[in-house]
Amino acid sequence: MNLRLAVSLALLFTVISCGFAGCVSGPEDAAIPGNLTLAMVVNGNVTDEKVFGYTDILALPSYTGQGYAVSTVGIKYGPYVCTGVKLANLVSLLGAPGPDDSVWVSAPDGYMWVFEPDQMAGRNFITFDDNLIEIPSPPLTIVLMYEQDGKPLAYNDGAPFRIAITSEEPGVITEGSAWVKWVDRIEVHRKG
Ligand SMILES: Nc1nc2c(c(=O)[nH]1)N[C@H]1C(S)=C(S)[C@@H](COP(=O)(O)O)O[C@H]1N2
Ligand SMILES: [Mo]
Repeated sequence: MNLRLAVSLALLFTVISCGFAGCVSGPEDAAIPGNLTLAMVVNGNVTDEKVFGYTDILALPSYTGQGYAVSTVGIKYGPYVCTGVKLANLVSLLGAPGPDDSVWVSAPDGYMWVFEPDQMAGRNFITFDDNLIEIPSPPLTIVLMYEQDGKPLAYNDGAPFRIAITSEEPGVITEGSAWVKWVDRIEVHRKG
């Protein structure tokens, strides 16, 4: 069998088996379901670390809010119904939160976003209306989202876990840069 035929057959087999498995393509699947590590960092030292599987996260009390975001170039995405775990509830699994804790959320592509204490309490986000006019912010809730519009999050949308900044009422747009995709590590930073 010549090389070209062998490659074609291998490709065909991959396509067929992916079809049966319902997968989209290769490397993406490695990210689903994925583990999530929660760490406490005091004065720069990791003092506690907990690892959660996908189903562990889904077993925690869930919250659903309204999410809508805008990218740096002004492209809006959403509005979405965002379901997941409140980030504040998740980090409280490391113990009672401190008033000055900041929460660092990162992903395997090296992207990281830091939520300051007031943002963990739902304040001090920049918000816009549907016309991208800045509006005073209602109370917001940071969610570690695993379901978007009632369906499991898709890889391109940040599966298995993505940060969503949500409100109770729809139509509140937040900055897309905080919506970290493919979240695999969350660190609580505290000064001792
Ligand atoms: N892991 C990860 N998350 C990320 C980013 C990134 O580069 N890596 N970009 C952020 C920025 S700057 C924006 S505007 C949105 C873009 O979301 P989209 O890719 O769904 O359009 O994702 C945010 N989340
Ligand atoms: Mo962005």
